[in-house]
Amino acid sequence: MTEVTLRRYLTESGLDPNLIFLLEDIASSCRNVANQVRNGAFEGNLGSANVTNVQGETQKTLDIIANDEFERICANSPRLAALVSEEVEDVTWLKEPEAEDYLLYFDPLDGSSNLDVNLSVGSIFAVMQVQADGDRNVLHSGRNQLCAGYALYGPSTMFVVTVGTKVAGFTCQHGTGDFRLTHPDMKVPEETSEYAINTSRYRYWDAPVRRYVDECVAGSQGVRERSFNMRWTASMVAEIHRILTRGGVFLYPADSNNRAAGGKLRLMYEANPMAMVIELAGGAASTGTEAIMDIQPDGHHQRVPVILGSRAEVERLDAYHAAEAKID
Ligand code: AHM
Ligand code: MG
Repeated sequence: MTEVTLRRYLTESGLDPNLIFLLEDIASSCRNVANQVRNGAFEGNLGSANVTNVQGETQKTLDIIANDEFERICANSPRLAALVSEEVEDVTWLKEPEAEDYLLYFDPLDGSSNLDVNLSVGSIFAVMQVQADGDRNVLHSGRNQLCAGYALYGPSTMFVVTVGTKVAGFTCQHGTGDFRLTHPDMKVPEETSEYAINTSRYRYWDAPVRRYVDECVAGSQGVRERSFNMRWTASMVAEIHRILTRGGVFLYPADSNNRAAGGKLRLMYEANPMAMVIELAGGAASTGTEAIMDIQPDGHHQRVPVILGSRAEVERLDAYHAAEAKID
């Protein structure tokens, strides 16, 4: 098989060289984060932040270390104007913004509750552009994303990216650290019998979500007339990667317990990037009432309900929400 590296893939995609530099910096950040995750136990970096160890040193969680890696490496990208990170309250401006400079939105380490139990975690990212010289607005809808993707720190490290066409998966070769194209055209299978939701929140769910899950649980004895399987890893990156590989639907809906906050997952650096990946892989991404990428954000840490995956299942959930709205 001819080797296609990330650089070759991005170059052949005809991107602006400055966007290629930025995407390569993001990939380098992910490679470093993968190493930090792998060695976290040796460095005392598992567990919570601001803990003083027996030597009197302050320990940093991997969330903060991962954020620092992204900041340190991506700040080298000449046309990157600002960073919007889950770990940083304010937008970090790196330069005076000029039209078509890049804006990077990222969750440096998603699913970090899985670190102590040594399960898969990941990073999520998206890139948009400054609209005009001096414009410090970062609240653009997901339809403005130029590219988006994630890194998965699992048994192997993967970098999955879309630059607006296909969804391509690269595996990090152990030893060389090269990201090599291994999954050239990832597609969400249309037919699925798997769903992913934290069912411990059942008592908080709205009627449409209960209806959908109840029907899946009823399986071959219910209206769906076939059996479903349930998976929940508490690591969105791992769930999305599974859905891109063998189909399924992922839900983190608004419920009576999280509605005041808007939901659980963050729009700009969790939901939007995954929505772009899933849509370009043939799936769909919705809040239940509108496409995630159509939302006009009103805050860079805004939360949203998330339903994404195989198109037919997302459309079914949208229909259940629409039916409920009519009854109301
Ligand atoms: P995080 O950004 O604090 O890691 O939270 C996001 C994660 C997602 O990866 C995952 O889907 C969800 O939170 C799990 O939530 P729960 O703890 O309710 O299972
Ligand atoms: Mg997160």
